[in-house]
Amino acid sequence: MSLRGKIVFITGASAGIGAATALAFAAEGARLLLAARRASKLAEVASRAIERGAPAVHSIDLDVRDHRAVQQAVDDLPPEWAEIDILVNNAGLSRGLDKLYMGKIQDWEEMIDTNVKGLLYVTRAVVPGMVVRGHGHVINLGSTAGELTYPNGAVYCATKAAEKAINDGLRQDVLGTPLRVTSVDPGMVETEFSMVRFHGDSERAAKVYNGIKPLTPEDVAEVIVWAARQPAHVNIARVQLTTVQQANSLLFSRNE
Ligand code: NDP
Ligand code: 8X3
Repeated sequence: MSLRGKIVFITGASAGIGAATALAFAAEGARLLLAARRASKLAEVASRAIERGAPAVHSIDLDVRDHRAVQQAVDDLPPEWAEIDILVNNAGLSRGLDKLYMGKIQDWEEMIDTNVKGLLYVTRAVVPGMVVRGHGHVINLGSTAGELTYPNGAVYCATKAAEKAINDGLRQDVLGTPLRVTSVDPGMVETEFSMVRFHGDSERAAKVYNGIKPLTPEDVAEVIVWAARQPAHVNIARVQLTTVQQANSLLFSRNE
């Protein structure tokens, strides 16, 4: 399916997988609705997207944890941007790596509010229009962490297990419409993810990737675009991808 001129709404487009996904859709000639909290980073991604071939980009300064702001942002879209074809629910983060009984409540709130509630709010605001138009594709970012919980990561893993349930539930709830629902579940990808997890501790963040050639954000973006390009009757339900040095969320083969 050609993506030329399609409207693609990507949350968390200011960095990492979301930014790479914006550029990959730009190369397909899609129009991009980019959302995140850091407006200056979004502006950089927007200008790179235009260079890559996006015919138009509209950026939205948005915190997905604020359900009123999410609904307002969708309601206030200029008419030429209102008919969203593809939603990429990518905004997300991890905070901390602690035993559950020692975890920081604030870290838990941030992960649950962003990865679970934020994903729900954006879905709730965008999907009704897709149902009315009889056209749309929702692509959610899951993780190997949602399939298999790892030590000290219970809450992040729980948010990604919730993503799996929401993804599968939405697919059931739109059955009978032509809407498509896909979960793209990467393993380790080198982005700002670990810096955010460790609250800016770059040394600790770098150690995550010791002896590993992780996935790149571009690897993940390619799979997202591939799912979107399938013929209209084909629904890719779930794709898991990892570096060859990762078998699952617990098992890695690191170079000495
Ligand atoms: P990054 O930290 O590089 O990017 C995260 C993006 O999410 C940023 O653009 C950030 O923008 C945005 N974001 C975070 N919180 C909010 C919020 N409240 N409102 C709006 N936007 C927000 O991480 P990744 O690219 O790695 O992560 C993207 C997704 O992929 C996440 O859902 C993550 O769980 C998932 N994932 C990541 C993996 C990895 O190993 N990196 C593996 C598997 C899945 P800003 O700060 O400007 O708001
Ligand atoms: C991100 C991958 O293994 O760091 O979802 O949790 S992991």
